This record gives sequence, structure tokens and C-alpha cells, in this order.
Amino acid sequence: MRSGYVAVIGRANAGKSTLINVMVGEKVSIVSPKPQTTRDRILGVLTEADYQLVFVDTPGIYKARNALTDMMMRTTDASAKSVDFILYVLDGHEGVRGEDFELIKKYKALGLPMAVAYTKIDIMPKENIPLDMAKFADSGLDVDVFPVSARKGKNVKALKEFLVKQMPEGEKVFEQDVVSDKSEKFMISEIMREKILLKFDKEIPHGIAIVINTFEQNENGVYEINLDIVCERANHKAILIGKQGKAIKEVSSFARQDMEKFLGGKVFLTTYVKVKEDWRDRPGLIREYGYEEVKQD
Ligand SMILES: Nc1nc2c(ncn2[C@@H]2O[C@H](COP(=O)(O)OP(=O)(O)OP(=O)(O)O)[C@@H](O)[C@H]2O)c(=O)[nH]1
Ligand SMILES: [Mg+2]
Repeated sequence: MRSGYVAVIGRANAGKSTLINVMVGEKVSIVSPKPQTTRDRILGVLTEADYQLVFVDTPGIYKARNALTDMMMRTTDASAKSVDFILYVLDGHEGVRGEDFELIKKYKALGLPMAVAYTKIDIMPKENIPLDMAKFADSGLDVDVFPVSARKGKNVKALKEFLVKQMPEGEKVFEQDVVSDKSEKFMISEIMREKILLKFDKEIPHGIAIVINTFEQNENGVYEINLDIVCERANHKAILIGKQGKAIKEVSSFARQDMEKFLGGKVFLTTYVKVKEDWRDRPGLIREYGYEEVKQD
């Protein structure tokens, strides 16, 4: 049996979470077209008869601008340590940048084996792929590069098989049926945040935290979920609620449908919008909203 941890690292919005979800075969991490979607270290576990791959999803690398993003960047750096392998994810359709080489060098310096997943090849001109591969060859970085499309599932199997071969011999770390280290409650709050990321623009989704007040199943088997959507400004609150509550109703309805799919049962969802000025710069509130720094273990 081969088993081990693969830290999945890269710039914000590169496609890390999408790739992990596809490899695990279940949605363990939310996805959106906006940077800084993932805020926590999330484990996604893939178990087969002869191997277990534990993917470590991480917050995308982004210029930190507040205490929360600062903490997210520390989480990413800590997550890259004490793993068996680092998979650097690069958005192929955006092209390889000098910054990517710098980051690959930085993580290579940790002394761990590493490869690159060059993703989103389904939405880019095919002729750019060999040009970028040549850039890698010229960079002098000795690293395997896998062009893939997580969305179309292209080359994902080859990448998976490669990763399995890189894992040490050993027993599984997680039981057969475990796909994530996160609780149902965590996933519920993430589903809510995902729908907000998808519906609202600019700073609004980035300034959101979700607080679950109630999460229980009543005698009829219905999940009763009550949560707060915390935003940073009174004008954000007005936009989140919308005219006659239209916006919040719509986003809550999308979230409820996904929660029902995830929990496999009916959900009764109530949402409230609250304002906490600049909570992303207030360590006490950051902690209260469930964001904890991951220390190297
Ligand atoms: N066309 C295409 N889109 C993709 C692919 N992989 C990811 N995306 C899209 O890219 C965007 C970002 O994907 P995520 O998986 O959230 O990216 P991430 O690297 O986890 O982002 P952060 O958590 O913000 O760092 C989403 O809109 C995805 O649907 C792919 O293979 N093809
Ligand atoms: Mg992500």
C-alpha cells in the first residue's frame, strides 16, 4: 500500500480546489471564479485498494492585505511542510509567469519532491502549451509538468497515477470512507460562502464570514439551519439583502439546494445579514468566525 500527503499550492484562482475535487471524486472544497475562495487548509482523501492520497488544499497565494489574508498565507506556507509531495498548480490559460518560477523555487527549497499541474488547458489555444513547456525547460527547474483540465478530466488519471508512485509505502491514515477532515457544519458554511462568491462582486464576497447558529435535524428528519452572514459595511448589507430581500432570498435558495444535496435530506434554512466593521483585521473576530492558523505539525 502506498499512502501520503500531497500539498496543493499555487496562486489564487489557479484551479487547486477544482483539481482536488476531481481527483477525490467528491466536492470537498468550494470553487469560484474569484481569488481567495479557499481560506483554510482542507484535506481531501482518495482511497483505493492499493493506495491512499491525502490532498491538502490551501489558500491561493495572493498579496496579503489584511489580518485574515495574512493568516491564510501563513497557513499555506505551513501546509507545504510535513507533506510527502508538493503539487504546484498553475493556470495554463493565464500562462506561465516569472512569479510562478519564483514560487516553485521557493517551495523546492523545502527539499520535498514536487511537480506542476498546468491546468485549464480546455480553455486555451493548444499551441501555447509547448511554448510554456519550453519555458519550463529553459528555466533550469528540474520539475515534471502535467498539462491537465480538471473541468474536462483530461490527463487527470495520469497525474493521479504519477502521484501514487511518489507516495511512500505505508498504511492508510484515514478510514476507507473518509473524504475530508472537515465537519458537516464547516461544509454548510462553505456552501453558503460559495453562493455569495458566485452572486456578488468586488469586495463584498471577500468580506463575508458565515456563523452557523443552529444546525440540527428535527424529528421529521429535516435539517434546521440558522446562520448569520457577516459583512464588513452597512452598504454591503443593503446590497446583500437587495430590494425587498430579493438578493438574499435568491442566494439562500441556491445555498439550500446545495446543502440538501450535501446532507441528503430536506433543509429549512434561515439567514440573517449582520455587519461587523473590518472584521478581517480584528484577530478576535477572525478566530470567532472559525479561522485558525495552521501551525506546522
Ligand atoms: N475551464 C476550466 N476552468 C477551471 C478549471 N479548473 C478550475 N477552473 C475554474 O477556475 C476558477 C478557480 O477555481 P478554484 O478551484 O476555485 O481555484 P483555486 O486555485 O482553488 O482558488 P483559491 O481557492 O481562490 O486560491 C473557477 O471558476 C473554476 O471553475 C479547468 O480545468 N478548466
Ligand atoms: Mg481553492
